[in-house]
Amino acid sequence: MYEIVLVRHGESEYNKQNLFTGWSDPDLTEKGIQEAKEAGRTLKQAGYTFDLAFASVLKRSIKTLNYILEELDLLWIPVQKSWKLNERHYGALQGLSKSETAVKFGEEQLQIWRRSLSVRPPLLEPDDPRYARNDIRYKDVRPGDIPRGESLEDTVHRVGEFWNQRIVPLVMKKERVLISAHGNTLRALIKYMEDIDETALLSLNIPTGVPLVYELDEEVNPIRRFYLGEQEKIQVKAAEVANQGKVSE
Ligand code: DG2
Repeated sequence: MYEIVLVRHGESEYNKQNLFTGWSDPDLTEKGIQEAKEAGRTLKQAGYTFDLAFASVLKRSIKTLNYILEELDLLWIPVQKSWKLNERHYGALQGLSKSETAVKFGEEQLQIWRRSLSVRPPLLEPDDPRYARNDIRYKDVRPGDIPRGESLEDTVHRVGEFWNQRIVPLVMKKERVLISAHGNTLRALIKYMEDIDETALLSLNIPTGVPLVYELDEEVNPIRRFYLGEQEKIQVKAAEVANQGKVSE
């Protein structure tokens, strides 16, 4: 049996302001830093250690990983960063307020944009400054691969490919792997691993800064997943994520 640990970054400035984030690159808030450190301490107390780690190319994921590794005294382990672990691209919604969008378009539409499998957000225009094509960090990415907005299904595709090509071979070599990523990249990975139905996917909300452990069989198929830490507190944090789509927030 194998194990892998996933974590969504700690609270970001956009999370705090309840803005759609996607490929935008806000920093962690002070609360987010504390969440990341707590995730590291929780892993340490539970006896976890890692041989290598992954992050996206967005600073909230990278910094969260560093705070966790610091708590574990593992800042020296190899870290691989990839745009394929970036958050789902939220298209033209990026930077907009989730609650104001709920007022404008209705909570139902907001829920579809946030939680459906196949609906894409409104796409960015090619000349939109938020389009990442001219961002130096994506210079080696084929221009056609840089999204202007993704459905969760699109994200499942890129994350699933990354999982098979980059993660599975390491897990099979018994490397202990930690992945610091994002709410929807982790939802995409869970969808890919477990093929959960759309109803379950709708209510799947990943809290910030909580280690999620996956137990895997000898073929690297999931056996079970569970959060490390105080379960009641974790449920409250997940409910807060769900409520970000409400008008009243
Ligand atoms: C959030 C997730 O991503 O938002 O892109 O706004 O994990 O990078 O903070 P993260 C975003 P929701 O899908 O939960 O609205």
